Amino acid sequence: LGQKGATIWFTGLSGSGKSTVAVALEKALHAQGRLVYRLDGDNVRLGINKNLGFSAEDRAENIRRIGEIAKLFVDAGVIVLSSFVSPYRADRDTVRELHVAGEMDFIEAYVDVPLAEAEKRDPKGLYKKARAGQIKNFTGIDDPYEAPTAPEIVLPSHEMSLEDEVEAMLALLKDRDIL
Ligand code: GGZ
Repeated sequence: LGQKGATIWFTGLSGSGKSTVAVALEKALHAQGRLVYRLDGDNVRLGINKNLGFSAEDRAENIRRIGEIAKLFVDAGVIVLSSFVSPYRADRDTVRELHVAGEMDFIEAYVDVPLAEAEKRDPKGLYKKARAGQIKNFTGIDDPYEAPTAPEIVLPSHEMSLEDEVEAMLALLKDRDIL
């Protein structure tokens, strides 16, 4: 095969559309015959990271472990699509540095929607619970989200079609010689 792996790191608020674009991009990459693996809360927070919560320390450890897992996949020639809120700049930068040190591609994709938009969507009713005080330390409500300062790409999912988001990602990956 000899295909090059890479980590595509989607970051953004809960409900911003990280997983939606990751799923659509995975489909497009599969259609090109690429090996892809998605990392998200469902296969990481319920498994290897089930001992972690949402304190700043636990989020940092969550992201650190995901970064190390991503590197293992990249080493195997897989394109990793990682979808985590990853609200702290320092945690994301640490993962980036790990990849750079290993001469691996790291693409930070900021799924950028206003909080009001994410809250309006509220697909799991979590914002409502956070507003009611039933969930503490909820990102955007009573916990910070530090927007990326130099992401490789910004995807404003509230004013861009899913198709265009996927096209933009594919163009970027081509530009970086990952595709
Ligand atoms: C943010 C929370 C929280 C708190 C539960 N803050 O929309 P979702 O449901 O599926 O995405 C959110 C997910 C966040 O987990 P991550 O592993 O991505 O977070 S981090 O990168 O910060 O470690 C949300 C749900 O879990 N969720 N409690 N307090 N999101």
